[in-house]
Amino acid sequence: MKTSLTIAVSKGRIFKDALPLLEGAGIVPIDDPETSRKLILDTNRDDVKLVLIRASDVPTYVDYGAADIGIAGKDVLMEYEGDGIYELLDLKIAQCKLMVAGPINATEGSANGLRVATKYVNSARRYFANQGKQAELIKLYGSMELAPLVGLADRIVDVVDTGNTLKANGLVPLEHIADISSRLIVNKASMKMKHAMVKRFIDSVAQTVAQRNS
Ligand code: PRT
Ligand code: MG
Repeated sequence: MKTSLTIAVSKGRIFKDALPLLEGAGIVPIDDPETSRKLILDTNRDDVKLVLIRASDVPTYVDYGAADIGIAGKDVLMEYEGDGIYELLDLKIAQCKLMVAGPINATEGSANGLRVATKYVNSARRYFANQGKQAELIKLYGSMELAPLVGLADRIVDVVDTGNTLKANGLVPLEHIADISSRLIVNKASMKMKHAMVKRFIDSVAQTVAQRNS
C-alpha cells in the first residue's frame, strides 16, 4: 500500500504563511480554504491531504495520530501537555511575541499579587513562578484585551504582533515572555512508520525556510 501523509494546519494567518512552504515541498491544495467549507483539502498529490482545524487543536490531532504532521504556533505548543509529538522545525512564520500587557498607567514589572486574564494559563503560570511573582490566573478563550477594561483582571498575557490591538484598547506591552513562531510537529509513531516520506517532506520544507530567511 502506498504511504500517505495527513497534514494538520489552521485556517487564517498560519495557513496563508504555510502555503509557500507546502508549495516548496511540492504540495498545492486543490480547494481554497477561504471559500470552501471543506475540512479536508485534497492536494495535487493523491498521497497528501490537509486537514483544517482550530489552531489550538493542531497538537491534539498530531498527538493522537489523526494527522501525521502539523503546523502550530509555539504559543499553542507551550500550552500543550501531551507527549506524542516531536517539534522538529522552526518555520519562522506567523511570528509574534507572548507578552504581559496592561493599562497604560501600569508600572512595569509589578504584576505581583495581580489578577491576570489569559488563554495561556500554563505559560503564564510558569512565567510568573520563574519571576517569583504571585498571580491569580483567570482562564479566557479569547478577546483578552477586554478583561482589564471592565475590571476582570489587572493584566493579560497574550500574543502581540504590531501591538495595534493593545493600543486600540488603551493597553501597552509590559513584559516579554517569549518569541513565538510556528513549528512543524510530527506524530512520534508516524516519524517511525512513515520515516522516508516524513523525512523527505521535512527536508524540503527546511530548505524552503532557509532560502526564505537567508
Ligand atoms: O482564532 P482561533 O480562536 O481559532 O485561534 P487563534 O486565534 O489561536 O488562531 P489564529 O489563526 O488567530 O492564530 C494562529 C497563530 O498565529 C497563533 O497561535 C500564534 O502563534 C500566531 N500569531 C501571530 C498570532 C498573531 N501573530 C496575532 N497577532 N495570533 C494571534 N494574534 C492576535 C493578537 O493577540 C491580537 O488580538 O491578533 C490580534 C492582532 O495583533 P496585533 O498585535 O497586530 O494588533
Ligand atoms: Mg484568532
